[in-house]
Amino acid sequence: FPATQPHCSTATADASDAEFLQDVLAGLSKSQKHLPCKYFYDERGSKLFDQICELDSYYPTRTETGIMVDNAEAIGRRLGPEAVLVEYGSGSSTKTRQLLDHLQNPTAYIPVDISEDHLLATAERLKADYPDLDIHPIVADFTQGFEIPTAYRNSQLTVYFPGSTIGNLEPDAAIELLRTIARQCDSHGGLLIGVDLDKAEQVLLDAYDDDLGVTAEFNLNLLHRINRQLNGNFAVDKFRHVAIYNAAKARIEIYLESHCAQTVAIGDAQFTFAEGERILTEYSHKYDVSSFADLARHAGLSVDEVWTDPRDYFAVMHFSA
Ligand code: AVJ
Repeated sequence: FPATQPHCSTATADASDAEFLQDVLAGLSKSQKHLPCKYFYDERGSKLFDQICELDSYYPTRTETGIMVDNAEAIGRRLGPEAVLVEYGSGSSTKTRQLLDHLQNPTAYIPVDISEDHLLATAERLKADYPDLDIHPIVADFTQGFEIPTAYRNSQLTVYFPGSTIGNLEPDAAIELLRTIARQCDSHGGLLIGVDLDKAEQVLLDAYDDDLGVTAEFNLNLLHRINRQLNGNFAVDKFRHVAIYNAAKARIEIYLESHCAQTVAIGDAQFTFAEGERILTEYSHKYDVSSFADLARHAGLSVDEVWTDPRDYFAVMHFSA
């Protein structure tokens, strides 16, 4: 189980290396090869993701932040005083600062993230800037479940799940995770979630295949990580980043495509690639406000309030269990 204390970090690294290897070998053995997108976020991947968020063409971060700024008062009222915030996939906690600044006397912040060093460094900076807030980082893959610290088990929790990270999951898995969240925040707390909305294909493609190649680098970094951490020999320059929009499923799909026929070794295992063969690395599902509310209803969550931007690119939604 993922460690929650920094002094357990060595054990965590070992445990997650074995799991990483297992997931990579299993994913590359399928007829449609795939790699789980959660492995994007090593130290370099987390930094590249922060760079993506700054790109002109990557509208989600800027749009969501705009919604949070424009509706700060209403969102603050909705969460109420003395909030205990649990953030799923907190990354650099940039949007969280905007939220914390508009909450009345928030009690605790529990950021949950898979990227340990990045999480702990972010938590230290937050502690310096919010001395009255109890900050309790948890290193975990939130899809695998984690324990809320005992001090807050009986509090009214608000789960904060920004960034449209929920879009990585296929609808059934999204419902399952939302059900876990519904149990976690029970009848007193709530869920504040960011959801990317379906829109013109070209806007989506520009966001997921930027001209500067940052997204390509982010995607390809997964192969560098496998080389480094799992003793792989991917010739990274023989793969390219591909983003497509699957209209039937309303999702962006991201792949790593092999330039040529080649064989790759990972430890003792070997994988062959045909020319043009793709490894699926990420789905990013797009919703509309009503389709997402329907999905959440299947998880026992009912929508209280919805905030959007003028272009309807993104929604921030509050739900109760
Ligand atoms: C972090 C999952 C929200 O789907 O937009 C950005 C990840 N991948 N560019 C997204 C991502 C490529 C991002 N999420």
